[in-house]
Amino acid sequence: MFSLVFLIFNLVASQIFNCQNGIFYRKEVRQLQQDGELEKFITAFKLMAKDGSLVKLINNHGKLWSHSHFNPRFLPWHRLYLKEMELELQKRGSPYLPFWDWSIDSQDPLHSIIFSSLFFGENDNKTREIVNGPFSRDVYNTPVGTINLIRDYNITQKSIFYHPSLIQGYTINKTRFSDWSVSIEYGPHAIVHSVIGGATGDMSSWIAGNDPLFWLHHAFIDKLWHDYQKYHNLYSFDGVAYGSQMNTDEILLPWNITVKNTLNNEKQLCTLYTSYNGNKNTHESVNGSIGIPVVPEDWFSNRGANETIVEQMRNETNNVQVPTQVPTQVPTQVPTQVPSSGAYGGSTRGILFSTVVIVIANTVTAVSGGLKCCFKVLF
Ligand SMILES: [Cu+2]
Repeated sequence: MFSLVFLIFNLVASQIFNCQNGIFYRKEVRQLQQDGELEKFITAFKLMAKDGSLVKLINNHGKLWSHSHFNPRFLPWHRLYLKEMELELQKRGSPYLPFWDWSIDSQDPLHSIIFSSLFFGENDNKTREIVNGPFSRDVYNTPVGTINLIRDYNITQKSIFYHPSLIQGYTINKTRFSDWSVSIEYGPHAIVHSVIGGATGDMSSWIAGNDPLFWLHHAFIDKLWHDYQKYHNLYSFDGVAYGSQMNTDEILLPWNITVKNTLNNEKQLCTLYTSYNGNKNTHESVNGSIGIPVVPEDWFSNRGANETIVEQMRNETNNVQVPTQVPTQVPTQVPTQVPSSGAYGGSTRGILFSTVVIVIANTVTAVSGGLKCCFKVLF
């Protein structure tokens, strides 16, 4: 009996937890176009919008907003959220969730190829709906909120994002997790939502997940965290800079997974990111210098941030300085060979099944007094 259970356990656990079927390499969305995989992602995303699975995810983001923003859970929570999305996309034929390296487009993002009919579409100045490309109003109905996808570009603020050198400056200088997390969440993360969403667009509201760019944006934020962890060899987690005392036992809802099970993207989530040295096909800089983005304060106050958070955000975003010495590239140690597809298996049913098997296997193992070595409980 024991050997049978252990055998089943090994089969299932190895598939889900030990990444024996491979590591997934998330690619930059411009690489997908070259590999013919962009179409698969778009098809899978639209299927999710139709069949209700996207709504479920969007609702969780809304319901758990204060659990997952303006506190140290921000990065680990979104890491799991992206994984859940990716598993759904994979069930529908997309090999992985792509990311959007908006830092390449940072100095003039709204003229990026990303906002062209080849990728995520241009919008109508008046109605703010997307008018061409695969998410145009003729072919994409949003599952929540307005029927059509709305991007309300906020052109009253300087429409720029954070240049790679500013992000590298954070990565090099902020050696404590929560210091870095605050900087990223309040600055580079918020500005992308705010510029694309403006006053009334999806990216500025709780239904941000209607816009595929929400997912690609957050995947890039996760990549930045992944690179940061590698750069400092720092797989830690603390709440100090947020004024909290959270530690790695913090539980992430709705999954009931602790933070410590999210810290190593590669080993625990079987996820890596490709490096993308894209042709800087938009303007590297405007007027020859690097612009400092201005995140509007009401983006925070309109989202339930209290005065302490707004104050902290003000300090963060008002004190951004272009490094006098532009730091060298952050090493990412990402393999140059990229498999065209991965094989991270695991449906919800599979995960449930494996959990049951793990419980049985744990019991048997505990009774038989050994063999606790070989698995990590992730889900
Ligand atoms: Cu979010």
